[in-house]
Amino acid sequence: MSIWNDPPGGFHAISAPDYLPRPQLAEIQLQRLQSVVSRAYDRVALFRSRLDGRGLTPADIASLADIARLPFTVKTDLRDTYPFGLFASPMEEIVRLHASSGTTGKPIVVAYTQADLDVWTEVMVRSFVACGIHRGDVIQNAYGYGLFTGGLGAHYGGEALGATVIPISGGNTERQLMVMQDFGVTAIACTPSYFLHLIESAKDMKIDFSKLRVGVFGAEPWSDSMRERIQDESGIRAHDIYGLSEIIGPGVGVECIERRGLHVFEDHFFPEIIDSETGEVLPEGAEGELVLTTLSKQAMPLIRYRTRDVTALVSEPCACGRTLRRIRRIGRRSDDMFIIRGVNVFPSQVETALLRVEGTLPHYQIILTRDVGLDQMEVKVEVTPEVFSDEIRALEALQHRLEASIENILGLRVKVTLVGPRSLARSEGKAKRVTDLRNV
Ligand code: DLL
Repeated sequence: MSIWNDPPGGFHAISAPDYLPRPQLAEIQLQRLQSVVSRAYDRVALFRSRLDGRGLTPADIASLADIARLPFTVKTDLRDTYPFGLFASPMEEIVRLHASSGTTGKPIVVAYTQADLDVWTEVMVRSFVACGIHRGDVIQNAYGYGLFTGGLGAHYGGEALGATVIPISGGNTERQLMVMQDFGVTAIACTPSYFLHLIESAKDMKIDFSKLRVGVFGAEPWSDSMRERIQDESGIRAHDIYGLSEIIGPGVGVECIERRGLHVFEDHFFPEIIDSETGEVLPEGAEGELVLTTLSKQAMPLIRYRTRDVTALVSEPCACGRTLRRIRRIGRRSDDMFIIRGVNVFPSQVETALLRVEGTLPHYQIILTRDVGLDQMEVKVEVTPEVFSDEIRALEALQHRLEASIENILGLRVKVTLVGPRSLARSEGKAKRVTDLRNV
C-alpha cells in the first residue's frame, strides 16, 4: 500500500478525530467550549471582568453559536498582562514557557501544562500524518529551537509519531545539506524561505537530495508560485502548516495530501472568520480575519483570539476523508506585522529600538529583500542635522548602536543605513514603513 494513502481512520489511531462525523465533533466542541470558558472565567481576571461587563456568565454558553456573544482577546491583552497575567494554572503546574514578538520592546509569553504539551504533540502527530509522514521517516527539523515554538513543537510531534527526528534547528546551511545527504533525510520541517535557500545552496554545492520527499513548511506566508518553484526545483511535495504561539504553536492547521486548504484541528481550536473592521462574524467562505478559541488549553486558554491572519473557512468535504473544515492559505494579515527569517516583526518594535538610541529622528523605512532565498532586512533611518555633520567614525558608532538595539528587541541582526535629515519620502496620511521586495 502506498505510504501516501492515509485512509479514513488513518494508519494512526491518533488521527481518528480528523474523521469524526460532524455532529459528534460538535458535541465535543460544545462540551470543551463550556469547560474552557468556565476555566477562564474562574481563573483569569481579564476574562472575568470582560464577561461581567457584558452581563454574561459561563452558564450562558448553551450552544456553539453562543460563542459569538463572547468578547474578543487581542495581542495587546497579552502585552498588558505581561508576563503571566493570563495564566489559568498555578506556576507549579506550568512545565514550559515560550515567547513570541510583542508589538513593542517586550515579547509575549505563552505557557503550557503537561496536558497542553500532550495536546500539542497530538496535533503535530496528526499534522505529520496528514502530510504523509510516518514511522521510518527521517525528519530534519530545521525550525528554530528555543523560545520560538517551531523547533520543539515539531520535535515532540515527530518523535511521538515514531519517526527519526534530527534536531538540527535553523541556520548553518552547509551542515544542513551535509546532514540531509548523509543521514538519508526523507522529510524536512522549516520555513519555506529557508528551504528555498537550501535548494539554491545545494545547487552550488552539487548536492542532490533524492531521498527527500516531503516538506512541512510554515511560520510565514508563502505563495502558490513559491510552492511550484520549491516542488519543481527539489522534486518534493510541499505542505503548508499553520499555527501561532498564542494558540499553541505549529499544528493549528495543516494541508493534507489534497492540499486544498489547511484542515484546522477543530476538536482543539474553534475557528471563526470576522470582518476585521466591524468584528462581525462572516458567513462560511467569506474572507476575513481568523479568530481562534482554544478548546482544551489549560495554562493559557484564549477565548476568541484575533489572529490578524486573513483567510476564509472552507467546509466542502475534502477528498482525503477528513471531516475537519479547512482554512484557505494565509496570504496576508490585517495589521502591519511581517515575518523575516521566521521571526515576526512589527514596525513598532523597530521604532522602539530606534528611539532608544540618541541621535536619530523617528523617520525610517524598512526594506525587505531576498538574496539567494534568504530574507534580508535593511532599516534606513534619518539622523539629526547635528549628527549628520559628525565625522564618519561617530556615524559608524551610531549605526552599530542602532543595529545592536534592534537585535536586542527582535533577536535579528539587520542592516542599518543612516541617511540625512529629510531624505526619506514622507507619506500623506498613514506612514508606509515597509517596502517588501521579496516577491517569489
Ligand atoms: O510561527 C508557529 C509555527 C511554527 C507555525 C512552525 C508553523 C510552523 P508565531 O511565531 O507565533 O508562531 O507566529 C505566528 O506566523 O499568526 C501567521 O501570521 C504566521 N504564520 C504561521 N504559519 C503560517 C503559514 C509560529 N503557514 C504567525 N502561512 C501567524 C502564513 C503563517 N502565515
